[in-house]
Order: sequence, then C-alpha cells, then structure tokens
Amino acid sequence: MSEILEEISSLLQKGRAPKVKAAVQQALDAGIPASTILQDGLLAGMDVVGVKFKNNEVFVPEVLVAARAMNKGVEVLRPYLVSDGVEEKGVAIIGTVKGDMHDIGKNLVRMMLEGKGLRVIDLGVDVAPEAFVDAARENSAQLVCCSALLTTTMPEMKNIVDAVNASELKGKVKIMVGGAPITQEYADEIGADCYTPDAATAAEAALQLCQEMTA
Ligand code: B1M
Repeated sequence: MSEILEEISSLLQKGRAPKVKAAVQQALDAGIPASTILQDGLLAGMDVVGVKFKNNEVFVPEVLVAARAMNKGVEVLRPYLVSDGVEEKGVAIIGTVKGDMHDIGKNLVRMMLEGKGLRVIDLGVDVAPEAFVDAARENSAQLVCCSALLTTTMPEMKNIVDAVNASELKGKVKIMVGGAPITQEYADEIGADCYTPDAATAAEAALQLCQEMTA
C-alpha cells in the first residue's frame, strides 16, 4: 500500500498530472481509502514541494505544475469525499482572498463542506470583499468562508469582515477563516466568527454553525 502512495507523492513532486490521476485511481481500485490517498500521497508530496520551495531548491514554475497535479489528483478523489443526494444542510460562499492565488487548501475545504451536505458557491481566487458579500446575498448563504496563504493577503480578511458588517447581512452570516498563516488570535482580532486549522475541522464547524443558525 505504501508503495503506490509513495509513487503518488513522487509523481506529484514532478508535476506529472496525468500519471498522478492514474496512480490515484489505481490506489482507489486497490481499496485504499480516499482520505489516506489524500493525506499520505498527495499532501505528503505537496509538503516536500513546500519545503523545497522555502529552501529555494524549486521555484514558482515547478510549484505550479505540482499544484496542478495535486488538483487533478484531488478531482479523482472528489466523488469519494463528497456525498451526493443528501439533503442540503446550508449554503456557504468560499473563496481565496484578494491578491492571493493559492487554491489547493480552499478546494479541499470546499470538498469537505460538500461532503457534509452543504451547498458551496466557489468564487475562486483573488476574490474582492464585495464579491463575497454579493454572493452571500444572492444565495442567501449562512457562511462566508475565506482562505489566505500569504501574510501579505491575510489583512484582506479584515476587509471582508468589515464589508459584511457594513451590509444588511451583519449578524446574519457567519465568517469562517483559515489558511496556513491564520491563527485563532488573528481571527479574534479581526472579528471573524470561526477559525479552523484544516479542511476536515472546517467542515465540522461549518455544519455546526449552519445547524445553530437554522435551529
Ligand atoms: Co506559494 N507561498 N507563493 N505558491 N506556496 C507559500 C504559501 C509559502 C509559505 C512558501 C514558502 O515560502 N515557504 C509562501 C508564503 C510566505 C508567507 O506569506 N509567509 C509563498 C509565496 C511567498 C508565494 C509567492 C509570493 C511566490 C513568488 O511569486 N515569489 C507567490 C504568490 C502568488 C499569489 O498568490 N499572489 C506564490 C505562488 C504559488 C504558486 C502559484 C506557485 C502555487 C499555488 C498554486 C495553487 O494553489 N493553485 C504555490 C504553492 C503551491 C505554495 C505552497 C508550496 C503549497 C501551498 C498548498 O497548496 N499547500 C506553500 C508552501 C506551504 O504551504 N508549505 C506556498 C497544501 C494545502 C492543502 O494547504 O493551502 O495551507 P493549505 O490549506 C490547508 C490549511 O491551511 C487549511 O486547510 C487545508 C488543509 O486541510 N485551510 C483552511 C486553507 N484554507 C482554509 C479555510 C478555512 C479553514 C481551513 O476556513 C474557511
């Protein structure tokens, strides 16, 4: 079992998207749980890329192809992480904040939320605060979920909190924040309603918030 996971990790590091897709499918066919393939194959590979990026051993183009391979692999896992046909438990808007192009973590959070039965409207990356507010209004969402990976873009989360509070949605939607540089302290400081460190915890918290709001 570990051989195929190591192969997935290694192929991801080399940015071989079609081979990553095939290897992920092969691992699924071998009966390896989707969560194990995600954690010990895809994310393990991306961790190695992250360390090399930090140490200037690889650069943006290599990281970009690895990220593409990661997203392709995650797409294969999607049906196994998302439950279909369940009753809608709530509506969430999700996006990566303005100026920030990182979407792998955001995509995972989206998938886990969908897995809990929430309808998720994904605004993509580089999303302005007003776009979060407009989408929440148009879709009668309970949650606005913001992801940021850069210390330079995390202040955009405060702008989103301010934009929501300046609108008629104040108190009617909950704001969830997350991403590598975000902490509970930061979430408290900017007045966000909920911080979670990873996608699985985000999904648990999102479901709980929706249940509390509709109770
Ligand atoms: Co970027 N990058 N990057 N990058 N990149 C980081 C983030 C960095 C830490 C690398 C480093 O130097 N060590 C560093 C940030 C430093 C800092 O600000 N402190 C960095 C930098 C500097 C940059 C550029 C500025 C580089 C440059 O151009 N010189 C540039 C910025 C571009 C921009 O956004 N404007 C840049 C570009 C890129 C690529 C485009 C090449 C690529 C992104 C491709 C893509 O996303 N499609 C990329 C990547 C891939 C990374 C690393 C290597 C991996 C990020 C990732 O996807 N991790 C990253 C290094 C690292 O993190 N180790 C790095 C896997 C993902 C699953 O984790 O997104 O953290 P993550 O999500 C987690 C949790 O954070 C959480 O759940 C997920 C796990 O379950 N989570 C939430 C995320 N969002 C959440 C929301 C929630 C709750 C939980 O609630 C709503």
